[in-house]
Amino acid sequence: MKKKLLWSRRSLLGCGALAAGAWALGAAPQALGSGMRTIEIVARRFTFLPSQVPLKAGERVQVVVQGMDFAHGMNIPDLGKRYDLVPGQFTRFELQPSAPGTIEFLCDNFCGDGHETMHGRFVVT
Ligand SMILES: [Cu+2]
Repeated sequence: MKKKLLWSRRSLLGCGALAAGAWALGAAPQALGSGMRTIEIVARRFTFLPSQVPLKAGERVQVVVQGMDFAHGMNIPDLGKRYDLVPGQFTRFELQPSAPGTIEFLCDNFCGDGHETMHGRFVVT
């Protein structure tokens, strides 16, 4: 059974600000130098790599998603968040899960046959 996770408001607000910054700058993953652990994910037809991302409850991480071959979308329904993944750009957001569980994410921009297999999950322990 999937557990509901609680998210700090600050974490959610940070998501949008960081994603907007990445959009504007097209910066490399290391550019922010935040001191947080960085999770790098590549989005390409028809997969997120890695598709299973381990996280620790209570740890704030920066997620950097590199769009490769198409304007994929990354939808995280459990968080009510989504991001456009522009080819050749990095999209950033922060996560700080407060409790163990899983957080599913999926591509929500149809990218061809195989689109429905383009999904993954954060696994929080
Ligand atoms: Cu897709």
